Amino acid sequence: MTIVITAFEKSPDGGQGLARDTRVRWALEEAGLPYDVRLVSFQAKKEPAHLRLHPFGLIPTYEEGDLVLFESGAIIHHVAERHGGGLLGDDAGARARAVSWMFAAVNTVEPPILELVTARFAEGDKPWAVERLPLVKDRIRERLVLLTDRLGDAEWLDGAFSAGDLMMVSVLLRLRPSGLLDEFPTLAAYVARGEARPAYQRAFAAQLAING
Ligand code: GTB
Repeated sequence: MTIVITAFEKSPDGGQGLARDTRVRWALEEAGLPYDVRLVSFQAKKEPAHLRLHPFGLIPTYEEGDLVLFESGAIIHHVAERHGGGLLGDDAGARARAVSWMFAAVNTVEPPILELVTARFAEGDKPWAVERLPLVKDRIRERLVLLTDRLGDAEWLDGAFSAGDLMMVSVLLRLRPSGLLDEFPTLAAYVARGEARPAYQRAFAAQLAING
């Protein structure tokens, strides 16, 4: 059954791979699953045909026969659960811990990073923006300090590479343009290990072919 995901017709990041279709592409590549991509414009995302797939008019979405999913975390979890590819551990405990890390990535680490994007690009012209920016950056640093401690000398967050790492690396990548990642060499090296994976390389190249 053909898997179809949606992605920006033209990502605002110009091919840096920061839009959330890249993490879904990465999971599909890790699992060795072929997929098609339907490109949607900013206008088309808000129209009924796309809203039937995604209630909030965003990308990515995922279609597999009758199954329609939205939210990158749910999509990657589904890919990992159904199609394996080593994205979740073999035993129940490892699988549950990988899911914990997926949630930690999207629910604990990503929110302050998104705040930074908002503070810089959507609120950058506000009179209070200069004062707010250091506060937002410090909230990110709080998370990164503790994440660094937990990762320690390990290659990945919990044993073998998992969907938790895929999600965490994807989230941390969004920090790169800000320079904040460079303050945390352990995490920068962790992100680089993720990017070096052949599956990530294929996912990145595929989105670049559209957006570059
Ligand atoms: N929680 C959802 C998920 O994980 O799937 C969030 C989905 C989401 O916000 N999608 C964004 C979107 O569709 C694309 S990724 N936005 C369009 C809109 O709001 O109308 C966010 C994104 C956009 C641009 C860049 N960039 O240019 O760097 C990076 C990430």
